[in-house]
Amino acid sequence: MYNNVYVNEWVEQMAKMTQPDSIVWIDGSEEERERLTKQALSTGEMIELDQEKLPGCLYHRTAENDVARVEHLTFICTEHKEDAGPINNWMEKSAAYAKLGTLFEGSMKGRTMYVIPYIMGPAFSEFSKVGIEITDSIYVVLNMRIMTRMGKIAMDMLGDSPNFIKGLHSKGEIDPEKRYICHFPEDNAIWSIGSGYGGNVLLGKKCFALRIASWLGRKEGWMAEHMLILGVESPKGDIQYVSAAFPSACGKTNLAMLIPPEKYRAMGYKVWTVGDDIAWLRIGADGRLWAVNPEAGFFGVAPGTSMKSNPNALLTCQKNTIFTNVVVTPDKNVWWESMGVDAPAKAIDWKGNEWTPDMGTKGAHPNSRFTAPACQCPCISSEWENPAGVPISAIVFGGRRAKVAPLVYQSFDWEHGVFVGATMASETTAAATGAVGVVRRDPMAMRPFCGYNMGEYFQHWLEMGKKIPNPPKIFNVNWFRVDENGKFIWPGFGDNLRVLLWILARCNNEVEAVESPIGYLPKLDDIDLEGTSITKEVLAELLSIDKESWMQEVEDQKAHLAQFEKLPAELQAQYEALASRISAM
Ligand code: GTP
Ligand code: SPV
Ligand code: MN
Repeated sequence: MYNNVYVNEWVEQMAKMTQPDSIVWIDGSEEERERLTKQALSTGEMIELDQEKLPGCLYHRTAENDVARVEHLTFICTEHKEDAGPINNWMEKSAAYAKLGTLFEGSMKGRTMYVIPYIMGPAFSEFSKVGIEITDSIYVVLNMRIMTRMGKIAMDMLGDSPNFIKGLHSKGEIDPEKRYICHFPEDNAIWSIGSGYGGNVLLGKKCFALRIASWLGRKEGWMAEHMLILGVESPKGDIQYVSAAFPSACGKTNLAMLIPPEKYRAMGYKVWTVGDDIAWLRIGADGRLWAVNPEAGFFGVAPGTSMKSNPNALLTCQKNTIFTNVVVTPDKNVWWESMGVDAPAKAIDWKGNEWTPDMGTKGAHPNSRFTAPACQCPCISSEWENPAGVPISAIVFGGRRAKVAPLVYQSFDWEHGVFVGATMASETTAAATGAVGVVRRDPMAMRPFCGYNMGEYFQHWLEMGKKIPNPPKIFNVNWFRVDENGKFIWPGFGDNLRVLLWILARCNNEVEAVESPIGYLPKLDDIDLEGTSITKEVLAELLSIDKESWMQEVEDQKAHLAQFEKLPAELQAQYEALASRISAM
């Protein structure tokens, strides 16, 4: 037990409800990690991988019905529905406590309760906040150990304060019918039951660092966003930082760890990773927007990660990593689709069944993941734990759009940039349960993660813009346009640096641009294509704005915006201006 009375009292209450056999207070020590690992190996909850090839690495398989975030089972629970807004699922607060209380009643009988104190953000930074997660899953404890700064250090930071986020998790019966991920932003509380999958149960991540934090950010004048943070170092040695919001499984980890194309490496360009999923942003004393990565690890998508697409990610997860739902080979190594190495002749797939590559099924689940310490990343920024964060020059929105959205464009100003973010759309991915590949509006990549009324969230963005004396410029990118054969046109990955350099050149007033109805587009000569197979004609195609598709797009945006009773008047005006520019094309 620690000696914070508020923590102790709350843990006691939760234990009374969930009735664990015993309570273990997590301290974050190495001895503790070894003990819990041993225990999880003995029950089969974790599987040991080849400790010579993958030292410190473990494997975990979730239930087949429990492989992704469950947006339809995720709720914002407030007194008034209006505070959750039109996009979130809402439950009335006391009804939610009652409903989940029944499920939590005795849910830890025969199990151990672990109490995990953790910090989101660098220890003792002004940006940072403390959470306590109660869980009955060792998998959660071991993941939280990688994803957050946890144990004694968090209690040291909390001191005798009552100011912590209360997270309660129980695997329950891993039954989708009895699965709920509930957020109580009015009470700084999160209750999650019935799942053992990452985003549903690592409560520091999406539940706290986005849903609860976005609510706190609005109240306290800062922002919590689904954004990567990276630094681009020029040959002169100066570094400029960019944050980018793409929906789940749309390329944040990959962009954050980008390796410049050969030509740029030779010139001395480097890219440094500060964060790959979440950014907390505040206005600095110098009038710029500063960003911190609240996490300490990466919970990255495994399939598609190869030495060709993202060597930095692959190198990050060679040790001390937990792999979830990938393929395990007979020699206890891991494999997944598009890993860039031959599939094993025979292995065990994510479901735990014998698998051969000719079976025609995927060996790894499309949303299989690795949990790896950020400090192991070869391109981790020296500033990644700077308590003050890094200053942001550009904010980039983006999504997966087979058509319509051009490779890159710049918004006219902050207000227009907020409109671009508020109306962005993307094809759905395997990161959440449900159909894949369906275009849906995903404002600022926060549709599943905004903890309050999205109309008010748009307003908060507008207010922040007024308060930042020197705001970042706002851009939109799309790496995913396809040709008539359905193939991606833009090479993506490392070559995305070519687009980032145009973005930074715009921030530094170094290049002119072409004004279009949707924003500023690059001149064809200003995106360097040397070393790619892309011709100027193809670039022109990637940057083209097709009137007919944009007429359609604008219609769709209209329906989207109409959902928000609290839509700021500025955004309605932005919409009307865009609609008239498009029809005048
Ligand atoms: P979350 O962790 O779910 O928030 O996802 P993320 O945004 O970090 O996505 P990630 O970088 O893991 O990318 C997901 C998928 O997109 C992988 O299969 C990548 O291979 C693919 N991808 C990433 N960048 C590019 C790109 O530039 N072009 C193409 N074609 N695919 C990309
Ligand atoms: C996402 O789905 O956006 C993720 C993975 O980053 S999860 O932690 O499951 O949310
Ligand atoms: Mn994410």
